[in-house]
Parts: sequence; C-alpha cells; structure tokens
Amino acid sequence: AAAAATTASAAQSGKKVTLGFAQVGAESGWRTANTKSIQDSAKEAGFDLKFSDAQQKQENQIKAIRTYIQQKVDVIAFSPVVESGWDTVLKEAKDAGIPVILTDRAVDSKDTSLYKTFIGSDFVEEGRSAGKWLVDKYKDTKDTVNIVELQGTTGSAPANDRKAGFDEIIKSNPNLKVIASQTGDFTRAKGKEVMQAFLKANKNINVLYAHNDDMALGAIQAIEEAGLKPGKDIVIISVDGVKDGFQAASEGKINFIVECNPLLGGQLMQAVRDVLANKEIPKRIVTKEGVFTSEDAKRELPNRQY
Ligand code: GYE
Repeated sequence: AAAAATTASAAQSGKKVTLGFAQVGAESGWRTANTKSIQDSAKEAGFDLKFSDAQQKQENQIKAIRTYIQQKVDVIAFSPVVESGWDTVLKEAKDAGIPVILTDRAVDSKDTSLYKTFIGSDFVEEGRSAGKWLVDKYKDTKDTVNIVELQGTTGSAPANDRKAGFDEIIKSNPNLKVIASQTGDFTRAKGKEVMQAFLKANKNINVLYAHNDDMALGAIQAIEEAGLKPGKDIVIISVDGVKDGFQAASEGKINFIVECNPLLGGQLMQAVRDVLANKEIPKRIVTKEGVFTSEDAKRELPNRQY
C-alpha cells in the first residue's frame, strides 16, 4: 500500500511519468513497427521512456527489468521473449511497488497478481485462422497434403499458440500432414536456412505455414533458388501482415496472411495512465485483426503503414 501511494503521488505531483520498456529485440518487421509505435506513443503521451532491446534473450530482459526497478521507474512494461521463468523478477517488481504491464506476449505465471494487464493478440485464434483457410482450400482433395512449418522463437507465446491453433483445426482432415516443423526464430535469415533444409530433405512439399512474414520471406528466397514457384508450387501461409508480407502476397508469392497488429503503443500508454490513476483495468486486452488473401493484399498494400 505504501508503494502504491508513492506511484500515485508521483503521478499527481505533475512529475513526468517514467516508463521502462523491455523489448524482445529487432528480429522482424513486426517488431520494428511495434517499437516505433511504443516510442511514438510514449512521446505523444509526454512520458519519459526508458527503452531496452534484449536481442531475443530472456537473461537480457531480466537484467533490463532489474535496472528499471533500481531506477524506480513508475511503470514497467515488456514483451516477454518466452512464456516461462518470469516469477522471480516479477515478484521483485511487485515488492518494489512498481506495476507491470505485459504487451504483445504472455507469461505462464500462475500468480496473475504479478502483472496488471496483458495487451496483445490472440495467437491461438491466429493459428486457427491459418488452419481454417487451409482446410477449406483442400476440402475436395483426396491426396495427402504435405505441410512444412516454420515456428517462431522456441518457447514464445506466439510460436506455442500459433502451432496449437493450427494443429487443432487441420486435425479435422487426415490428409493434411505436417511432415516437418522447426524454429526459424522469427527471422528472415533463419527462415531461409531452415526452408533450404526442408527442401533438401523432402521431395514433395505442398504447403508452408510460417509463424511470421519474415520467415516466409526468407523461405521464398530458398524456394526460388531451388527453382520452384512460391505461392504456386508451394502454397504459403504466414502471420503478421507487414508491408513486405503484403508486397509478396500481392505478387501471389504468399497465398494467405493472418494479420497480427503491432501498433500497441496507444493502448499501452492508456493502460499506464489508468494504472497510475488506480483505475480498474481489464486483465486481458485483445487487439483486433483480420485475414488477407493475395487479392485483398493487392488492394490493401497502398494503405499499409508498416
Ligand atoms: O508475429 C513476429 C515477431 O510477438 C506477435 O514476434 C509477436 C511476434 C510477431 O517477431 O514477427
């Protein structure tokens, strides 16, 4: 209670609100857009933003959070690189009376009092959307459909959930078979490398499901270098909907994109204000998004901001 009073009085005293944000890294186009949204929105809100990039390493994020605790920031926000292993550092923040807001990715902590809210997408639903499109596409096919999957960062919420949602839906058609599934760490370089290995090991790949656009874009290079046509010889589904993804989709190289909105900055700053004003806020704030075929992508591309 004493600590809560301290933050409340900091907000009331007219002193600039300090927000410590521990970002995952700069692994993808999605992440770049997300970082920009947070930086722009903090500026607009008049907050003092302390920003760190963990280069996709949990230990770096934990260090950054501990630094924010020492600096006595008003609020800590972060996008946890993986789901597990946060209880200790979150408890340290709680004991210091510093509220924590999760953005983009979830933690699997049993004690939900360790954070105020989680703002982000429903990744299971994204995986389901990808699966539904595929089930529909192959509903009349009698042959086996060989699927390869490029997973996001191992142990991350979007990798776990996008896989789970997709698997849940494609189960309904036993012809749809995931013949290989590996992490591409959400990056183009790794997406390309793993796709090259997939192509070498498997003669007959019909579908690629990539957990983000960047890995799909890397894989497209590998597919073209192997003399195959992305989007035709191999049907491609990805998640995010960044500009480069839309560009590839509008050229017919990606067949279906499930949108994941990176522009979380505005909602985050509002949540910071509410938390500091001791307002009740929902424990879960889900962002809204859509799905896009190649045709949709062609229309949408000129409007894409990121
Ligand atoms: O899909 C991917 C990024 O956590 C939703 O992280 C985010 C994911 C996004 O690297 O491109």
